[in-house]
Amino acid sequence: MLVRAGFIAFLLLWLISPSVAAEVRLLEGWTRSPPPGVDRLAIYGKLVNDGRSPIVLSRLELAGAAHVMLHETIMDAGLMRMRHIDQIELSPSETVVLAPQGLHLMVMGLERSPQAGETLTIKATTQLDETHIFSVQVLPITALGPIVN
Ligand SMILES: [Cu+2]
Repeated sequence: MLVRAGFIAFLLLWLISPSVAAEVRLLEGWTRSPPPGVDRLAIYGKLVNDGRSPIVLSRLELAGAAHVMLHETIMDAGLMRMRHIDQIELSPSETVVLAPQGLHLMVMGLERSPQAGETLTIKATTQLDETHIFSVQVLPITALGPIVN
């Protein structure tokens, strides 16, 4: 209910100030090529809201994959587990770091394994139905972090 009230308030704000553009980007997006037989991978990088309005990412998609969702990594009785998070909300100027053993975008149900050297294109849709494209470098399975030019 709180979420819905916030959403309506935000819509009203948007209607009375149409020049406020929301911009969300994924900087230094990277992932590791999955091992043979594994149809999932985790995407890391920095999610940034460059706009002046809050952004909620309501849908994430990758062609050739069944699902893309936000996961967090938690310790549960000494075991590392992943938990699904419903919504990603970014305040203006906020940066959310996605990193191994932390938050990540989880891609599941890949039709084929992306290979190192490829670039994946994630389509992100906001609560205002705006779409943004996130580029993700596919690195070798042994990679520890992004290649930053
Ligand atoms: Cu995950």
